[in-house]
Amino acid sequence: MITNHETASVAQNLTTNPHLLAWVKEMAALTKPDRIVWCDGSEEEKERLTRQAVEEGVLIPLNPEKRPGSYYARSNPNDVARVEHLTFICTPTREEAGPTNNWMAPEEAYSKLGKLFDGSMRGRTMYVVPYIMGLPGSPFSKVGVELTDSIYVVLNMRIMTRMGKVALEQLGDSNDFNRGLHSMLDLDPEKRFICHFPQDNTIWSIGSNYGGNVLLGKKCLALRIGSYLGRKEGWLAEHMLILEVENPQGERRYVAAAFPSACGKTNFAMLIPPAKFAGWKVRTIGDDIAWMRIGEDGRLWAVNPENGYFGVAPGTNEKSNPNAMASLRKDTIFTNVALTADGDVWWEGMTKEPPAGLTDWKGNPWTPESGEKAAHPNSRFTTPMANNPALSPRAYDPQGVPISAIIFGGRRSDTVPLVLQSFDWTHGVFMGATMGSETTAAAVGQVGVVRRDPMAMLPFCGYDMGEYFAHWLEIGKRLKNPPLIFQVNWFRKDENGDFIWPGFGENMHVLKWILDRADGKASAKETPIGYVPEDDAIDAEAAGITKDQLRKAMAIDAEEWKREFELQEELFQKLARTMPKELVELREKLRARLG
Ligand code: GTP
Ligand code: SPV
Ligand code: MN
Repeated sequence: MITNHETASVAQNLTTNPHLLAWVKEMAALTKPDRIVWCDGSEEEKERLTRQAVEEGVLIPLNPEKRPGSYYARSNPNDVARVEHLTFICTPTREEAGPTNNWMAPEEAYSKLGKLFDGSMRGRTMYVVPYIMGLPGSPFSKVGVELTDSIYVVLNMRIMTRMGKVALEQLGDSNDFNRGLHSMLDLDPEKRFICHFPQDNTIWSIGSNYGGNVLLGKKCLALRIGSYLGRKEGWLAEHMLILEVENPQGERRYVAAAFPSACGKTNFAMLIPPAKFAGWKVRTIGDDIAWMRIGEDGRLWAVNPENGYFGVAPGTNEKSNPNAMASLRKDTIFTNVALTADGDVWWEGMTKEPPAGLTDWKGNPWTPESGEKAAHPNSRFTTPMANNPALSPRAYDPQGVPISAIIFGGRRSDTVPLVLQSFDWTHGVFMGATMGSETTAAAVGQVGVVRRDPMAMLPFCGYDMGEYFAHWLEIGKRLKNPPLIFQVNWFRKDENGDFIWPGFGENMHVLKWILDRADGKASAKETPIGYVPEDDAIDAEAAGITKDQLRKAMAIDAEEWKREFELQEELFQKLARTMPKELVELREKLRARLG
């Protein structure tokens, strides 16, 4: 057993960083763990902690013949998604956080959470988890250290980030690291808070043990703190997948796309081109987060700061996403899915017929008559990106990849057409800024209601949203060779409530048009609100739908769009103080064009 005062000597094998040692000591004095364990990221450590997690009942081993190296975890049923209403940006002033974020004064947050953290790790182990968001050795990477009393968090962070010694080596003696403190406490939602202190590069998370609330490198550092640092340092931290497309001539292009949570990023990033696209290849760079900078060549360059995927399980199957299914064959942690009788996993949409003898995500026997889902709608897999058969080697390039096109996409049953190209960068920023999307199970709250989710960043922007749009406009001015910007919608429905567009692999039709536009190879039709493909640019038959269905998917209805512009009013009102005047003026111009 290692007592608090021995912290420094134990860490000595791994680091002598005085800032880190002092901070760990201070946090240990607050949370009062029985033990402190410094994580080195080794295989030996993984085996030891996994064995321990199994002994503690945190992880259930899956059938090693079916899912080698894979484990199953159930969260507390009150703790199944991100909690936006309990997530705070703690800037010195409320204005800095902006009207779309919950705000708490830093002193108040430190004091309130400090009381909860006081002794919260008594009887527990504090794990010191050093990690890198980004590539080891890259000047664009950020080091974080998460102190947590959750072995589940440690094992997930090990998959999602570059964790352990590698991070301490990158940090050296520097004081420039994100300070993350996490305790499960007693998983009481009344004592659950996710607080960000951008000025201190600090995150305090308490009372949860689920995904984006607690894997602090992901939404908290890479997006909320990241976006704040991005503005300060002149780059962008975005809720975007990054993919690579190779044409039959072997030319490669890169695309970044922002869709809100559970709106198709992982699926799009792992797309397999259908038969019509013989010779085309799509490869994944990242599935959730992009950090983008202006390169010396005046183009926008993107890296995926993550090392794994924390993906939505339901709906994933051999037809919709074979690359994800292949990624999940080994070394994966599954959370809140259903268990089969032979020690494997299952979720809604994996197979048509559920297997007999399922146990649901709450641990109860399940049959189709149970009247509930077997897997939670936000059940997830955590899997190393190296498992992805379609991973691009460029995912390991510390310089990142040059972006030819940016896509914004929401989940919209109506109004928004299959694809729309912006007139220019400012209009593209407007498209992203005004994007609406139906809410999903990825966050606690009502599902299926349209809300404005600017650039899919509503829950993730660490400062005022109007300032964020201004930052985007500023980046655009500095790009000599900016990517083209598009809007897509895979989710439009017909009169019967069925999706019109087949989606998934067939999204390649849209992706190809987008890249042809970027390469100057395709013409387009101008509408009052953007450019759309020429009549036969997208092959309905090859996509498996009728020409009439395709027309419906692509339709722009002036009445629906007038309503859409009305719906944007709330956002413009809310952000009136800082909304860039370019966007206000453009809105009026577009409205006038609609008549
Ligand atoms: P986060 O991890 O929460 O950020 O989600 P994500 O944006 O990566 O979403 P993901 O790819 O996991 O998809 C979420 C859900 O949307 C899954 O149930 C998918 O099956 C479904 N989905 C993804 N792409 C499509 C599509 O093109 N069409 C339709 N109809 N559904 C899709
Ligand atoms: C999202 O909600 O956008 C996710 C899952 O990617 S979580 O990490 O829980 O935020
Ligand atoms: Mn996400």
